[in-house]
Amino acid sequence: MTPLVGEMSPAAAESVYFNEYPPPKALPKHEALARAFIELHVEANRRVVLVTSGGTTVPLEAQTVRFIDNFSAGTRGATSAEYFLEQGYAVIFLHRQYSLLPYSRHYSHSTNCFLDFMDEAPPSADSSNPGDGPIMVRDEYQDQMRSVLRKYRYAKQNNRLLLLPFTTVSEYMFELRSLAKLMRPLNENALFYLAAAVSDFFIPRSRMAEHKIQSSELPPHMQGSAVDPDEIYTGENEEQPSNRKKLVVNLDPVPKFLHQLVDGWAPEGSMVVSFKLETDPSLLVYKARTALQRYSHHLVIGNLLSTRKWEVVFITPDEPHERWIRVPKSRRSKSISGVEDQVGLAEAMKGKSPSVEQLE
Ligand code: PAZ
Repeated sequence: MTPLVGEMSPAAAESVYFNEYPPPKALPKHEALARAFIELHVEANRRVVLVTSGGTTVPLEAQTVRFIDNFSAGTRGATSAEYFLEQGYAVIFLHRQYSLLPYSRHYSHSTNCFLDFMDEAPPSADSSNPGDGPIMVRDEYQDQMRSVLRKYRYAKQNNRLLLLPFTTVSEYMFELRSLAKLMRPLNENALFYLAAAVSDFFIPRSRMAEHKIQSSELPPHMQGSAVDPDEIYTGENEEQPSNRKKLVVNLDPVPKFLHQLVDGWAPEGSMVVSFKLETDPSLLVYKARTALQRYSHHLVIGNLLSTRKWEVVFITPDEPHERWIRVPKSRRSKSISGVEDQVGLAEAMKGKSPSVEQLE
């Protein structure tokens, strides 16, 4: 029996996985942009961080109508990217398309609609169109928006931020591999900060339906092209009318490419930071430690789904091995809609804020 991709040696799994999927259409363009960006910063002897952010999808069909998604808004990645920029890094921001982006995240998505920051100024007396005043930022947001705008402009004008989108888990893998290899000339000036929520399971291309999976029986002369394969679609559902089928999805484990990144793709001397998300508090530290031991990289940042905005644990190979960073309730930032956001934690992680509670 052919072993699952997840059960092979890392090198064998890499070749099987990448041969099975076509590279993303945007890859050559992304590689050209990244090459130029990296060359610029190698010349300036500047540190470059690859921040991954947002969730990956697992398509159920090659011509995708349905897909499985991974939880992540991209808050961690987008917020962290801003702090890296502030520390002088150039940032390659590999993100899920339409997830939160550095700087614009302050004014987008449902918690912070940019329209809530705007107002109509009263029309001036000499206006040629006295009914319509200019649109302004509301007084109470002027300072915050000016500061965000200046940082955003600085990053753009000085070529410090490269935005590269992905959607599916295979696109993410191709992009990550290419970017890591392109970053080799950076040597110890390269940092990998892997905050994306990457699916652990996928449907191999060979078992994926080409067309939209049908929920009811097609006449015999129309079968074959649209309904396939047995692994995806099996069995009668007794509670449904007899012509409706259950959908049974059979997923393979995604190979653990962190091993390949650390030992093969990434430059010598680079630093690799990964994240571990759990929902069961009793598993978090164990899983984060296991990841650090398995891949021998530099840092695993563990977080729980329910508390991730104000509490993380750093798991390191050296003392103290486990360090919790928490933002006290009084210091947690709020968006204008009252939702706690992540600025407080990012401040705390800089290690300067008096709000940090470090529990050894
Ligand atoms: O994007 P977000 O701020 O909503 O969530 C961030 C996160 C929880 C996805 C990230 O901190 C993380 O843990 N990423 C790794 C997830 C994983 O274990 O695959």
